[in-house]
Amino acid sequence: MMPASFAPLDYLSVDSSLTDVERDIRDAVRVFVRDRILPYVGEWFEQARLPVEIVRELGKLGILGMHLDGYGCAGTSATAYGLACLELEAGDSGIRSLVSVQGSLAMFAIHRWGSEEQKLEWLPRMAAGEAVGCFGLTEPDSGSDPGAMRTSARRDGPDWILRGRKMWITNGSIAEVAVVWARTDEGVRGFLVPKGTNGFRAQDIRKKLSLRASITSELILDDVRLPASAMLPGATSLRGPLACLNEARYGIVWGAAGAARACLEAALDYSTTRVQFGKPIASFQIQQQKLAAMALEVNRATVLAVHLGRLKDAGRLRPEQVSMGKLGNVNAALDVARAARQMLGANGISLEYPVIRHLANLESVVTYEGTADVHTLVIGGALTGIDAFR
Ligand code: TGC
Ligand code: FAD
Repeated sequence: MMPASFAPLDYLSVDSSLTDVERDIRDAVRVFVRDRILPYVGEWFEQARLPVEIVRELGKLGILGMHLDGYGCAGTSATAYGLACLELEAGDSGIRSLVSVQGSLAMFAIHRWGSEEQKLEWLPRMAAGEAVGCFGLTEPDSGSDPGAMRTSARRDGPDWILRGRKMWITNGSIAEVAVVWARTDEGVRGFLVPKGTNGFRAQDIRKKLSLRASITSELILDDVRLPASAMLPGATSLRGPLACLNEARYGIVWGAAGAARACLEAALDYSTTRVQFGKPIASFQIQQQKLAAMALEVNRATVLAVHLGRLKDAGRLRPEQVSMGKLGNVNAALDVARAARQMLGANGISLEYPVIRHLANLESVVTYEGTADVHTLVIGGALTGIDAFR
């Protein structure tokens, strides 16, 4: 039987493959983005700020760490979490980033590698949006190669002393707790550094022209003394932080599809109403070709995200598959955003429309959580068995 109606933004009827619960969660996040993000985000982006109250609202919505079990987290499926990421990033990549860093990096690190005391202390407050977390892996001299990190932790009696710098850290200056990765005599270990600890400060990075509705900071650790209980007991090597990255990259697979959908929607709206040479520009073949190519990318990205979501829910998703999703969907979103920007003519560079904001944001998304080159080499390594990083 033919479906009752045809939805241009869901060309392949991906909706029909979702469960009722998944659709309900998706719809709730979509409404939140429509009411609480879209009317304001252009201004936040222009002013390079993020109202911190939004974190509590996201907590109330139940999406902070929603895919984790217990400790105040909702315990939803990975697919439902992905749908939330898609809707958030259709609003703005910065909002999805906030949620990714909170749930998939900071909370996930504590949930996966933390002690029972650490989980009880932080996770319920983080799920409620009462405490923000950040995740410090990148440093001024080590980005793609986190194994070269210099930040160190040494034992001093029962305590640890941390020294070093972390760079480009999302949520850094608003975080109540920073998950900081450091080299020790026993390998790379993770530490929970509460805001206000002596010797620890966060300084915002200014002059960003991308992800402006998101806080990005440098973390400075000058001989920060921490008790033994601050160390995450379960993470004993670089595998600790890298396992967290899979989670956040998975969210980006979905989020990128959302940014792309928002750009397609803007291009469809604009091209069917903008009249040149006596006709809506959508009536010219060259513009229809662009719209068709954009719709193809948006739908392909969404189908890929749903497929990876189902694999993750079945416990079968592999890191190299996440790499393919992140690489493919972010590149697709960039292509869609660039085409949409041109279709909007001069309005394509104005923050009155969402497209240039998405395009600028995606330049961060293609770099963080593993650059396009890094994911290309992960895929190449999986195909050939040859490591081309060194
Ligand atoms: P390599 O020798 O390959 O691995 C070291 C150990 O880690 C294990 N491993 C992984 N485990 C789980 N998931 C993964 N994806 C893993 N990748 C590697 C590996 O099995 C090994 O374990 P073990 O037990 O044998 O020791 O490490 P390498 O130094 O050669 O590096 C590999 C490479 C380049 C892929 C990795 O370093 C990498 O992914 N680099 C990119 C760094 C990156 O993505 N940083 C992101 C920082 S966080 C961020 O950007 C947040 S943005 C905000 C937002 O998300 O919105
Ligand atoms: P580099 O690693 O110096 O790379 C420079 C160029 O060299 C890139 O094109 C790269 O692809 C290429 N390259 C590097 N190695 C190779 C190789 N082996 N082969 C071929 N090409 C190579 N980090 C965190 O830890 N936490 C956060 O919350 C966080 N948030 C971020 C928010 C924003 C807005 C941004 C922009 C970044 C954020 N990052 C965060 C940092 C991000 O993860 C890094 O920027 C990223 O991993 C790349 O590192 P880099 O910038 O040092 O680039």
